[in-house]
Amino acid sequence: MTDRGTGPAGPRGVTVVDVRELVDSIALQADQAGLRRRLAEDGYLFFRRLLRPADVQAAYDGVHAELSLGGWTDLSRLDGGPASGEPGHTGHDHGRHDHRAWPGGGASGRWRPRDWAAPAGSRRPVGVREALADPSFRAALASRGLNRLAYLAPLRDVIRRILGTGAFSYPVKVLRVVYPERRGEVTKGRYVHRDYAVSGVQDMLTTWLPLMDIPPQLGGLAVLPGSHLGPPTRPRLLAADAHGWATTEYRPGDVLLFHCLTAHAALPNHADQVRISADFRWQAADQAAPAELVLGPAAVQARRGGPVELYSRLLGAEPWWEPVPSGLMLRPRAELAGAPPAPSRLFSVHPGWQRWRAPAAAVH
Ligand SMILES: O=C(O)CCC(=O)C(=O)O
Repeated sequence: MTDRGTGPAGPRGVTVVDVRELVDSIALQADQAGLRRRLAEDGYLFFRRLLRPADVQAAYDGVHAELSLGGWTDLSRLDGGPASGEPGHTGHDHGRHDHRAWPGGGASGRWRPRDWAAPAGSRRPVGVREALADPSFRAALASRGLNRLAYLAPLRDVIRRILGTGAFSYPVKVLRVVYPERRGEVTKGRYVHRDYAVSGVQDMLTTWLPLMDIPPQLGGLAVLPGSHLGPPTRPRLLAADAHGWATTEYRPGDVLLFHCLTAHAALPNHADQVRISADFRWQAADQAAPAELVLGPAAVQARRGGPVELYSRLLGAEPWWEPVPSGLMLRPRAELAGAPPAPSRLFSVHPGWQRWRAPAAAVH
């Protein structure tokens, strides 16, 4: 991984030798035709500071408070991290954007976390299922600050300009708490994959939000621009010699949005902090939605009557909460994701997708 592919990577950060900077589409925020055109061309849209960093920090604080109770992060090390002048301190100003802190750049190649970055605690779950088995992780996932992010107007407005006025986010949100990578502990997000298998809904969009400063060596997300126009490929680890990938030094408030046919992968976490990010998925109101992503684990009982949207009991009274559109068609996720993608409303889908077979296990 290099800063805009201009030099060799340092040993701690080697991931992808040739990587580009994401194109910032913040100037297109209110331009419906521009947003759709660029998404159709590149398969992704990146918005620098679409949300107020204070809103994201509130989400981070709520998540971090729950996680530290469960031993996911180590609060005691927050005050004990390297101070100015000590080994590990690179002298960066709070929040300053300094590409020399990227792997392979600067004298030390090390990155100095913000004061509120989270040192890794004693727990080290790698898989989503393992994480969800932990009550403190579930509490973090249900926290108000985190859920509220998906209902903030700047984000919803952009999505609705692209997908139409009734577009909505699935009540099932994804929280990622990614530990520094050890041999044999590769998270699924590190595999190059496309999110179509998540829902089986054509033109579903994913938005990936850093909840803290996430430079590439902390394992930020990378996308392969233009890959949505190609055929499906098998999930594989992102190779060091892969070409054409793009990422950035993420900051709270940034949003990376990509199409469900766009190849993407997380970079490995080579820092000594956990990486905390969230992803929300969106679809148009006039397409059938996967029941499990709307009703959560209740989806099975729901077929017997009495469906309740996930989190509606907990968050339904919040002023920002919006239920999924009334009359939404629900189908089992396996049924939707088992069929090849329908024609896209945004671009011509590669004929290779007609041979699509849903993977045996979810990769995302
Ligand atoms: O954040 C990650 O580790 C992976 C995210 C991802 O693959 C996704 O949002 O689809």
